[in-house]
Parts: sequence; C-alpha cells; structure tokens
Amino acid sequence: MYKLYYAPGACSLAIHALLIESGQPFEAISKSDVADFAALTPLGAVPLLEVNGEIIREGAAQALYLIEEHDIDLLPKAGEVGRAKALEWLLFANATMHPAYSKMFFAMRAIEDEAAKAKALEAGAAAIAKLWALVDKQLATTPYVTGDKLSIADIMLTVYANWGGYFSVEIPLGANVKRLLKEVSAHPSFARALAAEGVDYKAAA
Ligand SMILES: N[C@@H](CCC(=O)N[C@@H](CS)C(=O)NCC(=O)O)C(=O)O
Repeated sequence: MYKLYYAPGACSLAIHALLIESGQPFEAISKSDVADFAALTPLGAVPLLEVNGEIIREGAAQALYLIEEHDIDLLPKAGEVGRAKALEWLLFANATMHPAYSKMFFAMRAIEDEAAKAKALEAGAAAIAKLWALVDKQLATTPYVTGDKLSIADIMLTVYANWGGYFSVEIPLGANVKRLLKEVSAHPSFARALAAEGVDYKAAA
C-alpha cells in the first residue's frame, strides 16, 4: 500500500488526487501527525510517497511514476502526439510556477521589515501574474493547458492557484484560468482530495 505524506492544500494535494485516480489503496498521513518528519526526509518538505518501503521525494517524479504504473489517463503516453508538450506544461507547473509561489512564502516568512516584505511580495505577485497570463493565453485556445484533455499539469496548476489566498497582495487570474480552476477543483478525485485534507478551494471564485 502506498503512503502519502502531505500538508493540507500543499503541492502534495495533486499527488493525493492522483492516488485517488489510481484506485489503489493508500494511506494519507498529515506531516503534522508525524513526530519526527525530518527523519523521513532531511528537506522536511511534502509530498513524500512511500512505495514498497522506499521514500520517493519530488512531486513530478511521483506523478510520472503513478501515471505510468497505473495507466492513469492524465498524460499522453510515450510515442503519442502531444507527449512533449504535456511534459513541458507539467514541468512549467512544477518547476516554474511552484517555485515562483515558494519565493513568496519565503519572503513572507524571512523578511521582517514590513516595507521590504511588501515590496518583495509585490514583485513576486507581478512575476506570478506573468506566468498565469501565459496559462490564460493557452486556455483561450484549448480547454486544458495540454489541449483537449485534462492532464496532471492542469491539476498541479489548480493546486498552486489556491495559494494566492495566503498573501496580502492580489495575484490576478484571467477568466480562462478561472474557468479551468472551477472545473478542475470540482473534478471528482480533486474534490475528494480537498475534502480529505479539509481544504476550502477559493481561487475559482
Ligand atoms: N520540488 C519539490 C517542492 C516541495 C515543496 O516545496 N513542498 C512544500 C509544500 S508545497 C513544503 O513542504 N514546504 C515546507 C518546507 O519546505 O519546509 C516538489 O515538487 O516536490
């Protein structure tokens, strides 16, 4: 049985939804319920996926593993048209959009001077807004970022969009992005993962 270590509403939510999609038995364990989480990972970060007793870090690796292992229809297969584009969007989400938000969380925690913090958050929000504008442009031409089908990239982006609520500055989201967030946050596996983690989804409003 898989074990997923998560924090409510964190990037681990995408893996939680994927595990539900897989139909496989799994245990979801909140990081806050683990006495010595650092013993599991020196980085202290979620998601952690335990596979046959082995800990796998990095959400993108976990997502690719689960999709391939359980033939989950959330990414074109190797050799299929659109695979490279879908991987591009998966990595855009995980390695570009997520770190942009991580910088905001870092600024919020690490900068004590209020004026300097506000400046850093505004710069961070402007950088993230540019990324969402790119997503919005894509979604003006296709229902999902990778084309006609829902993919793991849409799910990851939907998770990150909800983090905007943590900040005092607004991160504007376009109408096409809002449409996607509304649909994906109501998708059965995503909605079940949200409920299991006790998270309210507010970004689609
Ligand atoms: N590259 C990692 C990033 C993991 C990450 O930043 N996780 C955040 C939650 S979204 C976390 O646990 N942060 C708490 C910390 O780093 O202490 C991944 O995609 O798995």
